[in-house]
Amino acid sequence: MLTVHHLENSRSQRVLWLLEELGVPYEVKRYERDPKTMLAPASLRAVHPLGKSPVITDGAHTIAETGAIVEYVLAQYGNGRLLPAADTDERRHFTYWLHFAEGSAMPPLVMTLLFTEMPKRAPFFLRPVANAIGNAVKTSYLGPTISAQLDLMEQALAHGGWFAGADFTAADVMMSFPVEAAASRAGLGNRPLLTAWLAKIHARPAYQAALTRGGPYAFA
Ligand SMILES: N[C@@H](CCC(=O)N[C@@H](CS)C(=O)NCC(=O)O)C(=O)O
Repeated sequence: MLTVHHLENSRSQRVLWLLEELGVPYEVKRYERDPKTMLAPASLRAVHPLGKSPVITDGAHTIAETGAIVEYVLAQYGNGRLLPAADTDERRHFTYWLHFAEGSAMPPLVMTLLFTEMPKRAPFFLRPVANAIGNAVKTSYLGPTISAQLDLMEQALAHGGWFAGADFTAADVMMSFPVEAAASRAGLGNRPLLTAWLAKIHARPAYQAALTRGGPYAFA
């Protein structure tokens, strides 16, 4: 049986959702974050050396990195579902957004979180300086980068309502976390297609089933 090593309130929610969409049986091993540092517990390092989530174990295979897990699950259990046919524009869009989610969208969102949280943890007398640095980076670089990315997502959804075109695919599953993170931190702004897409994915029965399996998830 495939096991998802699932960290609460995290990217690994997507893996549960994908498995629900495909109807693949799986077990969930839940891990809780350290309430102070928000890091994963050391026990996750016994599964994979980096100790990050998601990780899946499936028979002899241990696979980390969400995009790699999505590709593995589609190849092993997808039977062509949630994946556009090879050599089509839809497949090229699919591949782009599959990689964009972790490769381009998440880094500025994570940096924004770090630059927001870091000043709160700095020694008291350094906080004004840390705040000033954080705000400068957010205003000059991170904010504009995220905004341009959200505009690109909005444009992509104009061609059928899903990231790869007219059909829901695993690229939408991958994109859920960055869009949810952006929505919960700064909002999606005036981007009606992206806002409608988020409501659409949250209404999917498999998404809701994954929430039940995964436990509390602050981004839904
Ligand atoms: N690009 C990796 C990122 C993995 C990652 O950073 N996971 C976070 C969960 S949102 C984590 O495990 N954080 C806890 C920690 O760093 O200790 C992926 O998509 O799998």
